[in-house]
Amino acid sequence: MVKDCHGNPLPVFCKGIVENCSVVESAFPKNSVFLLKVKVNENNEPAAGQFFMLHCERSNFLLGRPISIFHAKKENGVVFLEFLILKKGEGTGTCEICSLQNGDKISLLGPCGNSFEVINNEFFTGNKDDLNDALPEVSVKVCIVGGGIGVAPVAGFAETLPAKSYDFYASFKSGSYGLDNLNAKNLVITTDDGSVGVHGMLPAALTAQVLKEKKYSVLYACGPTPMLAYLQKICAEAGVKCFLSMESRMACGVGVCLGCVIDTREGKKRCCKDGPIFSGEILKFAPAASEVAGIKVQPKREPLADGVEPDLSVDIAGVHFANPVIGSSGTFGFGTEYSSVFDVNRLGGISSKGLTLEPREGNDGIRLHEIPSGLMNSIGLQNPGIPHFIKEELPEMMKLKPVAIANLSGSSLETYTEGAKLLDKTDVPVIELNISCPNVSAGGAAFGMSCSAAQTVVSAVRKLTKKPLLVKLTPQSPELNKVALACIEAGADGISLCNSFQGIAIDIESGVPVFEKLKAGVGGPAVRPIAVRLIYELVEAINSLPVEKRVPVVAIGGIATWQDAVEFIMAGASAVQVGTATFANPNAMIEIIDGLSAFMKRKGYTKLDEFRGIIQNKK
Ligand code: RRO
Repeated sequence: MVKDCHGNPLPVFCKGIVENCSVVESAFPKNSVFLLKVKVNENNEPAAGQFFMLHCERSNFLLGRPISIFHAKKENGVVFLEFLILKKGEGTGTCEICSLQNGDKISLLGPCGNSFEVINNEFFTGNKDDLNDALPEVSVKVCIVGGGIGVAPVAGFAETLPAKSYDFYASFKSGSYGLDNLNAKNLVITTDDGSVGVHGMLPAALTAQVLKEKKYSVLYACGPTPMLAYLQKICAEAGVKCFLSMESRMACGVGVCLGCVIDTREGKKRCCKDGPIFSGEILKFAPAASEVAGIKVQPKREPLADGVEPDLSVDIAGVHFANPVIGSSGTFGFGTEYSSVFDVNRLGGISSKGLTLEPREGNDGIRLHEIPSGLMNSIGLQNPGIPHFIKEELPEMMKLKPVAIANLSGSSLETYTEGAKLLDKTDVPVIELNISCPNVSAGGAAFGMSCSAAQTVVSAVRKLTKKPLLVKLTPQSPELNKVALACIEAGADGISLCNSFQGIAIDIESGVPVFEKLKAGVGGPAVRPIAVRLIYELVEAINSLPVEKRVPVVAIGGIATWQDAVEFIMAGASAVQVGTATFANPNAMIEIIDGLSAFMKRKGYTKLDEFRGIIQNKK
């Protein structure tokens, strides 16, 4: 167990009260760096270089974020902690921290990790009595380097050293921050854009030659990994001992998750507990993860020129979709329900609620149950029946611009084929054969569980219609890819994957299942990475077929943002269906279309094909 100087165990979990979270005005771009001041009651003052796991009370993120301490001050038994935080963008967890307001509560675990220590107290080449006298002829031996937000822990450390006993190099993209309380003998700032100090990156000011000339004996640094790798190299060349503060993703901060390990010459070491500060000689800087995985790194493209719009359109089974975003069956009614809420005509397609020959009333009891990051449903295929759909709903659906897709379900082979016959006589351009409903006693997912059942129903429907046929599969089948290939063999023009996953929810107060049918379908962001894996594997299996037999895959599974859509397309999907996300944010699909377009412009992609399946293309 780690103990502080009073023998108290560390780290400690505590709640802090936010004193202030203000923009650091000298940082560029504006609003990119914040100074967070937190008041904690615990008597656990950190040492320079240590970090805390910070977790906002109001955060969608599961885990805290490791943030190095900038300053810690103790006044009347209360500890005030200061953190400099770089707001890194959505999905990093730093936006929540940067938007904290006075009085907000925040959870803290810390102080974690080791701290910067001065070796042998050797600050000067001269007489120790010269400390704090700042004689100009005295040359310091300590070199401190901070890169970007990595300035915070090393500046905090430098402030604990005697005045003028160190040189400080700070390297930023633009502007500078965190340097106000420094009392360095020499303060050298570099900026990529030349806005402050030397124009250029760190090597513009600090090289092996400089280290030698200045006769530094020790260097302490924190900053981006490439900068640390560079410092390791020049310190080795100049024979300077270095201590580098490393960053790594971590879940716990106390050494148990084993997620933050880094490679060293002494084996893998935990950044949170063995570090974050390591002796430079032992560190091994790893090649990029993509190189390790054998995936081709995409050549960098220029953004599309102003005025050039990317083409988001996609052809699926010969049908043209203006964009790859489709309202998923069961979450978008018959297309008109949301038309007063947003411009549904901007969608690429709309898949109807699952349809059966006869009308169905659906399941009794609770039908929806929200779970963290997801929604469980047991609707039970409630629908007005295909004849009613054809007479009342389809004409309205056909007036809309998105491609209308009729989602055909059934309880027996005969009801599927009778339904298909009726739909074949309509103008609906695409049929999505649903052999994957998890919530019905007869038919539904049963047809999608085995190759033979799937092949039987797909070939029977295929014989009855020439309309493009997507087959919607359940992720539950133990032989999913084989089922998909059997469907393709039987005439499917495309595969929609996946319908909801089966789950169980229990009301623990009454001790009974939430759903009358016990099991229910799980959808939403909770299932997304599993769905990405299933899409990847299915596309890989389809790509092993001769080119003329390959069919497109339409991805479904927790897609809520444009980033999710890009991820599925990179895994190989031709289009995406959005379901649960629309309930949470009716504008989700519009945001996905706009976000996808902006992404393609920024990345220089003119067509979806240019990044579709890029992770499939191994070296
Ligand atoms: O109606 C439903 O309970 C339902 C259907 Br048809 C489906 O295909 N997928 C789902 O999660 N629920």
